[in-house]
Amino acid sequence: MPPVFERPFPALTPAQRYHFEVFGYVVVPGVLSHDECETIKSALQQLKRDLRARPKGYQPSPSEPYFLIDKPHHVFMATIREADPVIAAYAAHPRLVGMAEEVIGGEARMVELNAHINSRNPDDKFEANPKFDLHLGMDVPYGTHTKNGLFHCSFVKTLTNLTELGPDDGGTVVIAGSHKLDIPHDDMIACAYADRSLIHQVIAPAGSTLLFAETLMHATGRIKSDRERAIIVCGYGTRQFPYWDGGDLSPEFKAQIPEHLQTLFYGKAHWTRAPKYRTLVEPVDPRKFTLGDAWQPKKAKAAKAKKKK
Ligand SMILES: O=C(O)CCC(=O)C(=O)O
Repeated sequence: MPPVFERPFPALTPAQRYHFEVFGYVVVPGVLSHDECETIKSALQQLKRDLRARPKGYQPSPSEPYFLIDKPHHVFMATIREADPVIAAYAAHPRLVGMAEEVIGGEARMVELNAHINSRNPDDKFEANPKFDLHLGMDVPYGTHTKNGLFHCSFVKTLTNLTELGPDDGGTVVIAGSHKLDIPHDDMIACAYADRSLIHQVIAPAGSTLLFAETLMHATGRIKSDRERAIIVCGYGTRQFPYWDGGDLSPEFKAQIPEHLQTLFYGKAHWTRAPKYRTLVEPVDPRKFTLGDAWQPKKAKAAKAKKKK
């Protein structure tokens, strides 16, 4: 039997799904363990050093990571899928893929993979009512639908904080409930600034995942503390979507993708989308998954088998 990509369905408890339904996001604690957070964090720190060490004027190939932002207090690293096996393992984490599929309402593929490491902006004035760079990645009429009374969005993100986020640690902010609203963005933003209770901020232990629909207005929060924040973010789309973050995968990386993860990494050019739907009360699939459960690169598998002999 060829290996199958085991992932949970439903991946959220009814209460988590209800929270998502109402606010457009839910924070799920304990998705990554302490050790998994540390492993990914050190891979990201290494990547930051590697990108900074590139010679001046270096032109990354389409499959190589690069800085979208490179400031002393904030790096935003894009197209990081090939930078370290633990990063690919994050994208393929069965719980994360399961959560994305539940929101999509069908089979998921990875569409972007990036990370932020940021700390307090020394120029920040810390006014009482700060403004944020609120944005979204999908419009409501085109990208959403309902089934069994539940909301679905064909572009979803799983953003996991690798460092603890207290109230002053710059957790992601969102305009709660904006995921369903097809009204001008500036009007929604004005309402949220007029009533700040509409702006929710992620406050969560390390290893928690913010699952959100890309029709939800969101932004990086403002850091007031002395703590550095590190997050890893995977965007998933319905499997017919193209990959839009960087170019084609390198031949070396392609050769490592196991059969059962082909759709996750390549999508599927076909008219069907493998629909998957739950009802609100359907209980969560409680199986435990860890970082390396699905990402078993072909070469590593071959090496493991050789060792066993
Ligand atoms: O830095 C953050 O918390 C938000 C990241 C973000 O805006 C995104 O992934 O689209």
